[in-house]
Amino acid sequence: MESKVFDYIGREQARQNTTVELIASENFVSDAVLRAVGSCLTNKYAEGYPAERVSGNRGRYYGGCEIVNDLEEYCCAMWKKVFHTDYHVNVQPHSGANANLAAYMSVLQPGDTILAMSLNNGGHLTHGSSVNFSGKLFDMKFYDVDAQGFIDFADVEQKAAEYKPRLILAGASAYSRVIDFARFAEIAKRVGAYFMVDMAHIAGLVAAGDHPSPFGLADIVTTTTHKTLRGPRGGMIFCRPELAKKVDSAVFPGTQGGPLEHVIAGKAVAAEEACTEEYREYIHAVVRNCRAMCGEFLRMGYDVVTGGTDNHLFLLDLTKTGLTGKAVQDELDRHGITLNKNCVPNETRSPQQTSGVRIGTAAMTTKGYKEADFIAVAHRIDAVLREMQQSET
Ligand code: DSN
Repeated sequence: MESKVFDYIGREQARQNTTVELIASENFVSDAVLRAVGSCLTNKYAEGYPAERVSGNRGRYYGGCEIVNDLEEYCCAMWKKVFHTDYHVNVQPHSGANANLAAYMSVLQPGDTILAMSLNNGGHLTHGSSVNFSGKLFDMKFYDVDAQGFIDFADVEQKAAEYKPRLILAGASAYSRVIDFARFAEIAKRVGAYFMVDMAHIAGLVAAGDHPSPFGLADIVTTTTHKTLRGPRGGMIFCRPELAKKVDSAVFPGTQGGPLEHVIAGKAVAAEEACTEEYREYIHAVVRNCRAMCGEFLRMGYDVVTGGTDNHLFLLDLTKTGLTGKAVQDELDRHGITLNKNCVPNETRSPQQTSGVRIGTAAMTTKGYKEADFIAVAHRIDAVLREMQQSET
């Protein structure tokens, strides 16, 4: 008898085949990535690291690791190639949240001060939200965005000087503009802070040259592998070589046990794919499509946070429509369009309701959508929003 689970998988596959996927953090992996993640590697325990990796590490804690050692080394080498970097890389974090936890623990002590972007302004839960480990373990300070939604560097400088953070964090989950890593690095240097970049959302753009690279500027770079990088769900940490030992021991044994070698295999396949010209063309198309769709909303009179986009996402500010992000998300679900509610800068509603929605183009570009297709979807969304406004009056 086949497991009931395959009914759920079949239903989810049908949903993914038939909806317009605009969640900015999602994507569709290749069959090769799926095959690697669904392989026999899930059976293998491999706590530890390939022995020669960092001088002083103790190798694996289990026998039979010779093949996963080769695999993990290959995965690391491929990701360094993707980003043209000689930074050390750890491919074991199970997720972006795990990567951030280990990154913090590698160079900080509980109670240390971190300066980051708040969740409300576009940062991530793990960038110091009070309900997350980051907000509970560390003394979090937040820099602001200006009235248009751009990072306010005068505020970053002032707070860095005032709070003397041990670490300054750049990176966001809902920020549609280029992040000036060089400027952050310079501020961090001035106050003697570590500089960390969480490039989870824009990592694919960094790989393709569509966003400035944090390598050479940041001490630590974290990312997920499943967003614009189009790999399996997971995380990675890059760091300057001199921090390698601290980062590795913060991942294992600091915050994780056995690595997921089947996911590491999927990450390696994604790295191979990210090295191709086809992938770079894909990322260029993601950015082009995002500009086209965002431009269409602007032409239709919608408010877009910062007035546009430089990357794979943008935020519609629905304040003047009177609609909540939650209501719009739910109604669009009923129309086969999937996106997520999102806070806007200076949000007045709760994170459960919000005054905005976030729209991304990475997933549907993978499915072959072009600018005209995204413009057509913008009009479909506009029709739904008009209908909702009419039924509210
Ligand atoms: N919460 C995810 C996102 O959607 O951006 C990132 O972890």
